[in-house]
Amino acid sequence: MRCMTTSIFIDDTALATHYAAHITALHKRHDLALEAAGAGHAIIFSGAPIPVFLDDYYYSFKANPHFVSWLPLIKLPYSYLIYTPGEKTVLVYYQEQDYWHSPPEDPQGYWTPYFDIRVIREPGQAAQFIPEAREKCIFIGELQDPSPAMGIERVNPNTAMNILHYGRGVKSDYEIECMRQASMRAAVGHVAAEKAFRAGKSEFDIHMSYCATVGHDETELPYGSIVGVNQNGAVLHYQHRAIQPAPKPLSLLIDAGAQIHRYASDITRTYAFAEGEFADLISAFEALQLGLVAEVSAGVDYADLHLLTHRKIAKFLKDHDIATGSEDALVDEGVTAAFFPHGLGHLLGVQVHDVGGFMADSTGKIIERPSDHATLRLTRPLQTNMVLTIEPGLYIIDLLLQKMTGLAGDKLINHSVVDHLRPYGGIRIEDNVRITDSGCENLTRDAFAKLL
Ligand SMILES: [Mn+2]
Repeated sequence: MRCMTTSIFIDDTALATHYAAHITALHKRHDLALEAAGAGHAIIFSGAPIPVFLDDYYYSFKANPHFVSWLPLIKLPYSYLIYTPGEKTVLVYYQEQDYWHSPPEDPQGYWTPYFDIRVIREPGQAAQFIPEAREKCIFIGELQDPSPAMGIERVNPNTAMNILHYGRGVKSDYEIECMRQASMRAAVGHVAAEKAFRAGKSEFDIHMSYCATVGHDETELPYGSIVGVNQNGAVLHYQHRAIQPAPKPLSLLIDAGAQIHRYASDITRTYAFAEGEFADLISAFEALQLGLVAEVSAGVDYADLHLLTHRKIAKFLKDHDIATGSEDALVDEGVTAAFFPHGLGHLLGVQVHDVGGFMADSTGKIIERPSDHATLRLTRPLQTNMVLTIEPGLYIIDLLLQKMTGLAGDKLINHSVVDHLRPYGGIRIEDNVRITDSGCENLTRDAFAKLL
């Protein structure tokens, strides 16, 4: 019996209605890429599993994002898309015959009519489908060794990749629907995680509740979930999960996503265990975050929005007695950066930190980050149907506060209030938004609202 891996969270009917237009958009983008590269065929390789050193098993397979942005086959190594303008795209589908593993299912689903599907049983059999004039081909994908390139010499040429990466910044309706569903899937998990936290569970058990609810194992999550109780919430990419519950739970910061055909959601919530000061601080910070969400629309410069976030955090620090002085001084003297040391957000798509965030156009021209903002991942002006995160944060990070010692900014920090907040770790609130002409669609808030 074939194992069915389709999840209850995936509504393929909704996706199918948008798929034809998605494929048309991909054709246009690849036509431009091939033209710029002076090539006739794009050969998009799904990828090869990477073996663990000195052993006989593999790291969990992550397919080439360029491959999975064409079709929902995220667990199919040694397969190829062969795109030639004006022709039906060939899908070389590797269905291994292997008694150690369960082979991939037969191709099925809404996407199949758009491809000329050729099933192969051995990776080498793909060669017969690659155009013989290899000099007219470009290869798009990751190569651990040269053999999957089948003699194609032009691998990921910048001329083509710049066009593909710039184009990926604006999503098709199909991709947006995937991400809507991915936000829904994650929201269900966040509700379960909050419940586990309020029941006094450990970081590990909160994580397990999340995974069980969204139906992802560790290898299927779009990124390793960050589950920090108390002071661990101040570690930006906290990577551990304590097995033992905290003796006195105060706060939870959970940054966890989900995926639909690899299209990701990336959501952070912060909770206080009890009513009181920290709960109030979270509410106030949520108002700040929603204020930023209200600022986005097509035409907005995201780097400006990041700088605005620093202004808003300066005011927040003053309002809550965490710092004193003028807002200008708090920004200029690095106080806001000590409490908020990361970027406001990033593009989101088939990769959780999607490509193209710094591109001015499809030629590879880069928009530099504002000086002193090295962690910002998106500088590109916002366009309708971009999907991105808005994730301001505020943390007590001793390493950064210690670096302020002796500087002018240090005198503006109210250290007794900081000492009081330290056990709570920090706050981050992260939504995924789709840019529209006049504002945005908040995929994350819409998902949580459906659960009420
Ligand atoms: Mn994020």
